[in-house]
Amino acid sequence: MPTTNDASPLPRREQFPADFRWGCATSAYQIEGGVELEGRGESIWDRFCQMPGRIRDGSSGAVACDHYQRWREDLDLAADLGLNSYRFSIAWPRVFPQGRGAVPNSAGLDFYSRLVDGLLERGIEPWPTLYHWDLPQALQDRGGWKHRDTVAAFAEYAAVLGRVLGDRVRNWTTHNEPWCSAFLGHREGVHAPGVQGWKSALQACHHILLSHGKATAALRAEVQDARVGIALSLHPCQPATASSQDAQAVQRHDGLRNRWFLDPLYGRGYPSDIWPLFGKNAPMVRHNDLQLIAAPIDFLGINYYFPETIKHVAGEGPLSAQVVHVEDVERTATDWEVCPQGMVRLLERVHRDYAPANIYLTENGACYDDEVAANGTILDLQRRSYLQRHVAAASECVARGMPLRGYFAWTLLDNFEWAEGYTRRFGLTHVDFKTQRRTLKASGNWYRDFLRLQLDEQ
Ligand code: IFM
Repeated sequence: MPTTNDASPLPRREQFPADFRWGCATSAYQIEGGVELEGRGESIWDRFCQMPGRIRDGSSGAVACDHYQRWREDLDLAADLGLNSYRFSIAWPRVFPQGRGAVPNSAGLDFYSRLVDGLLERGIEPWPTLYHWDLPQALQDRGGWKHRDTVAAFAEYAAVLGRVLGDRVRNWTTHNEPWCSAFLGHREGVHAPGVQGWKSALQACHHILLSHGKATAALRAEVQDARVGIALSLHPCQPATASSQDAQAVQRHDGLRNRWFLDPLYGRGYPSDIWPLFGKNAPMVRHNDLQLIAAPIDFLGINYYFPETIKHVAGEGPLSAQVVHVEDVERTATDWEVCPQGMVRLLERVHRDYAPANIYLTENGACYDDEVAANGTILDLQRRSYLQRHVAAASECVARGMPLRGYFAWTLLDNFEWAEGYTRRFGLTHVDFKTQRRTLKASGNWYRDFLRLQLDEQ
């Protein structure tokens, strides 16, 4: 595997505007633990983790980073890094243990209220996400995202949060990576709820997008100056060869991976070149749905990890396209291609084709097999280099006039990496899951120096 290119120039904070948002992102089920504390209801991930063979190491998020009890220490870490923003998600089953109801669980709401206060006390802007994959199991029992009622339940949940936190929270993200909720959860079945099928996935996807539109309206009704957005996992796609067949395969793959979300969000409906390929599996879309999905947003969140190389394979699913494993490129421990320029290409394309007023990189990060040295330090030089090169790529986006307003590193803490359990570490902070001890890694130290020292120098 090629080594990291450490010769590239390091980014400097003054290459970014003074009001640029610098953060880390986390999610509730991946860090909180405390799944039975203070009235939290069961989520689809609690249930999924109990199914034999679903999680690589047989683990669950039941304890995770115990953030539910150690949140003060974790916010101190965030403050010590010099973050001015922190992206976290709210666990729906803490707010409505049964998914919906006349009265929310006040203990669950209090936790997020304290978290928001704790952030503000430390001078950090709170950036909550309403849904990062932990649907209340009670709603799943009634059909989950495949069932249209879940859309209304999500809007009710959004309204409650707006009412309770809206006096202190301005920036709201409705969903994180709806592609994963829909397609990993309902087509491949490798994420909760573990359903497999195109019809289920496409219907769930439509309801998730619709719930974004309805939640956007609900938040605006509750929070006067709300800025609302959604975080999409987007991938720049390139053909495996110069053949016209591969070029067309890229079009189709991109049609589902990226345009299936961007087009309806930006008022163009579902891509008309892709829709017919799904035949009878196409989702049921009611009159007015597309208008609701296209409710104007204040920002687009982009989670960028890697580009995808595509080749035409006749009959390979409805898209006749396959992702190719390119040899001789740098990769992380999850085998994801490392390509900072892919980030620039992706933002350039989104800027050109959809013109969002504000873009935030709401996630970007890398998994490596960290080693703890005898003296307790973690010299994660590959992650540090990854971070440096992607922050440099972000500075290129800014320099080229793209409306990039913030960068959130994934992630503050090593955590529960879904189907991979605790076998994959993405954190800037190492977590010893036996003792819950947190240790800043070399990558975290660099981010801290970049954010703090360079600011002090200005
Ligand atoms: O851990 C996940 C996160 O929950 C969503 N985006 C990608 C990360 C790394 O896989």
